[in-house]
Amino acid sequence: MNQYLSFSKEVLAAKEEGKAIVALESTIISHGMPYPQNVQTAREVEQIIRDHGACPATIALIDGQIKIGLSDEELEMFGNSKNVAKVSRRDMGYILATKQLGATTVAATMIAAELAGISVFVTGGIGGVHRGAETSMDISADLEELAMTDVAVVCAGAKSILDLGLTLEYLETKGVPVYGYQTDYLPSFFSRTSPFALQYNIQNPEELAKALKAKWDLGLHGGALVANPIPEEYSMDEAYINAAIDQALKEADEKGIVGKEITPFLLGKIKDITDGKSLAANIALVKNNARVGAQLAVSYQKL
Ligand code: PSU
Ligand code: MN
Repeated sequence: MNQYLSFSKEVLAAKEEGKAIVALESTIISHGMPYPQNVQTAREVEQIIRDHGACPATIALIDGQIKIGLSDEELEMFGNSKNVAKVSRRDMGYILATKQLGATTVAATMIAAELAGISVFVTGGIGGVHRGAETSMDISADLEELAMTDVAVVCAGAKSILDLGLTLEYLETKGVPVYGYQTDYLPSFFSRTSPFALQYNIQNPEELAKALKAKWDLGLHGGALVANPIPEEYSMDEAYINAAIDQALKEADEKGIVGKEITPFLLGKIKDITDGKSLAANIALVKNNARVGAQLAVSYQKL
């Protein structure tokens, strides 16, 4: 096993029993939600995964190790720390070498999950092609990771801080399947739909698991995206949320925010503009993804 990996007791026991394991990212904890909602949500998400027969493995960089599963104390410490580095593929080596606290993005969590032998990963939303990327070239490393690393990512689509059409084009070029979960259209995080039709509408976790197995059995490396719409009762009015997103984008532009700061900046602004209403939606969709991800991991383990 890789010398940088460190498994929690719970994950180690699950591995020994051959139990399904679901990876969880930590950028959503440190840069996506405020304390204490971040820690409380992370705990509840982990419990949903247990309740559906799988073992949660929250991934973070602590003291020069890639933690695969956090203890309750580690989760509390991590969620309550300022100065946690946002770690994507680019940042992993340096943050491990300098033993800084690091929050893993979708890309870094996929890398860690693959090293740890975990095939299913649950998050809220992925990074993608930003609006205006034709001049800024701001394309999240999450997309390249989906192109090469064998992990299925369950998400609620992507926020329209991104250019959803270009994000789908990029995924198509890279050969990344996007499976709508009981939907014909790409969900847009806060809303159940978007104008972008998907190729596949998959009805249950067993079918999803079989599609993943066939892809990987063929030696077709890379991930897959499972796009699971936010539950109806939590979905936000599209005009309202899009106005908030436009205002946040305008402020980011005026302040000249670029690079890895842009996504956390926009997420924070949207929360402020909506008086925290976006946070409740965010929590609900992550929990919904945890349920589907656990069911998928259990189905995949049986194949
Ligand atoms: N989008 C969200 N919420 C998030 C993120 C994206 O709606 O928390 C986080 C994820 O960790 C994702 C990262 O991997 O931001 C992408 O950052 P960037 O665009 O800098 O690659
Ligand atoms: Mn970026």
